[in-house]
Amino acid sequence: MPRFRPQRWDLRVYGATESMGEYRWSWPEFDELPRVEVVADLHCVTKFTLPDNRWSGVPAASLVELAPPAPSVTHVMVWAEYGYSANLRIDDFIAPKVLLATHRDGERIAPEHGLPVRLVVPHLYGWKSVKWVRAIEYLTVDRRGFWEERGYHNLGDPWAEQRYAYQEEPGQGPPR
Ligand SMILES: Nc1nc2c(c(=O)[nH]1)N[C@H]1C(S)=C(S)[C@@H](COP(=O)(O)O)O[C@H]1N2
Ligand SMILES: [Mo]
Repeated sequence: MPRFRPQRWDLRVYGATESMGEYRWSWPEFDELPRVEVVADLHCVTKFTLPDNRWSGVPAASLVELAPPAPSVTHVMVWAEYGYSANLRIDDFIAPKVLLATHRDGERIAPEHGLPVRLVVPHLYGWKSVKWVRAIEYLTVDRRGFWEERGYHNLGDPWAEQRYAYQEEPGQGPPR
């Protein structure tokens, strides 16, 4: 479990930004960004559903407004401590309930659940809800993240039961 060291922590947005530069928030800067609340479930692909969490955090869409992507950006890679990652279509990332969450049910996210910041993507399987987030990479070509490289579905819609890569329809995976 990654240890949270506020002095060393930062959140970066890099890759295909509109300005070609990268964006960075220190912990105090990030912790001051305006938050919203979202009530949503979390669906793990193999195990559990955690219903009715009250998440509070920075909308992913707000971050994208603060760090504008180039027009050619189609996907993001969300990076965590220790190299875990998940890829998302940009439209899934900026969907209304997607948060970089700092709180759950009124408390700071617990260390094992992603302290200080985790992604919450209520409309996709849990492995896309990256804990211990440190960076967002803007992509102009889709690329598989940690579990997507290891046989999980590239999109991961739980309502369509998109669990495994072999279920992918043409066009749902990255170009090969
Ligand atoms: N960095 C990181 N994020 C991660 C994971 C992980 O192993 N590392 N596991 C994912 C999976 S498979 C699920 S179901 C959820 C579980 O979130 P929870 O531990 O808060 O219940 O976190 C996701 N985010
Ligand atoms: Mo999971």
